[in-house]
Amino acid sequence: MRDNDNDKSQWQPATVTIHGGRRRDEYGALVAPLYQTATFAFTNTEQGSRRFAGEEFGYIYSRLGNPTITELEQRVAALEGYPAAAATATGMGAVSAALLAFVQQGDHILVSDTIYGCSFALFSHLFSRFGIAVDFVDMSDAKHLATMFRANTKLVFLETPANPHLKVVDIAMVSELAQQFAAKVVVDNTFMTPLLQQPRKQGADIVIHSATKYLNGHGDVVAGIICASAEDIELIKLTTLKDMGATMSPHDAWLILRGLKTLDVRMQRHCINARLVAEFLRDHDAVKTIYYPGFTDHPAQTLMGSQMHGAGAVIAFELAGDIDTARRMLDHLQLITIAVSLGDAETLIQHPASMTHSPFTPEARAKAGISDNLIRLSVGLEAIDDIINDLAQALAHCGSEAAANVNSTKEVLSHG
Ligand code: 3LM
Repeated sequence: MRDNDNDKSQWQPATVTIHGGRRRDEYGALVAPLYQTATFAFTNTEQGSRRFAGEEFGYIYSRLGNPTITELEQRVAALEGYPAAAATATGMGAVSAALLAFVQQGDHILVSDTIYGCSFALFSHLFSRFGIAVDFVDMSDAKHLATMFRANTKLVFLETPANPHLKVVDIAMVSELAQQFAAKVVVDNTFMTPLLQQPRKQGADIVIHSATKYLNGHGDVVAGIICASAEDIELIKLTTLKDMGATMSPHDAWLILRGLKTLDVRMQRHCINARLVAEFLRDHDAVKTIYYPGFTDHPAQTLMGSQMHGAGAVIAFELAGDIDTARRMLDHLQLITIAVSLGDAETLIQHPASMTHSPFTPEARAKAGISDNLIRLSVGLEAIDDIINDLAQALAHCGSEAAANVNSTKEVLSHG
């Protein structure tokens, strides 16, 4: 198939994960070549000057652009439905480059109260040092959110479903409010991937990902990506990326291009496995509370089919008993690995209060409903029986006090 054989804009997402941004090299290599080079030769000084002046397209230096990275950017931009993207060294590189490009001293931003721990640290500690005011808000409450905008509110940042306990936010509602105040909406879509949620359809201006997670999917890269209008991406590339330097390496881009090819089948299997694990945990006596957007009584149901096209594969739960009960359970797992990160083939489990969300203050954690007992599970691609058998044998170590303490009406799916 040649590049112009059909209209790429009509491709289904599963096709875009494989062919998006594709270009054939001079040898017709099927797989995107890895341009593992720091710099690019100019044919003469005139060409070098013209490229620096932006008068001629062409690569200069890999911090400014690289063909392997361009292919990844085009593929992810197409998946998210935006004209352009900028690849970054890490997910945090994406969050910081995207937000810092649009704010200056004296500005105000609104941030969802439930987000990844290092994003919380960035907004609560670093932004304030540069005179940018930040309010953390419960964005599931539209009335309250509407009262939080100020004349100088430039950006709204949110995750949905949020790390660690899958709190959902109505992106269209937030976008409508933000538009009234001419503030840009930035959505971290890491937990869903563009296959399950495309925030642009709900009015988001910018989408960011930790590509470390599902986009790459193989646990061997730390990376990020920002998707937005061509104008916004150009601004980000020319300012906070070019000069602050958190750009992606070509090798990482190449690995993510490879990982993306199986995103569709991986997400299908992740979602099936996660539903079965969630049902198992919901029915287990030692489990007190479970957070999974796929259950019919979860607040996400009102957005299922419109904003979300699946529940994803991250589950959070609380055991009856105390923190020691939770630790005992985790320490008895044999197949499931105690590790932060998510979206890998391996099922991973971790304790947010002492790990991913330890940068939160205890007060901010309490406000966000992240209890000391909360456990987060990223359901992987292993055989479902093996995942469930491992959970079952570890839960058997929770002790009788756990089962005895369970309320007769189990609390399912709520979040703080
Ligand atoms: C984690 N999360 O285990 P990187 N946005 C979201 C994220 O979950 C993350 C980032 C951005 C985890 C990482 S904790 C030390 C390990 C929703 C990362 C940041 O910079 O690529 O790690 O992405 O929850």
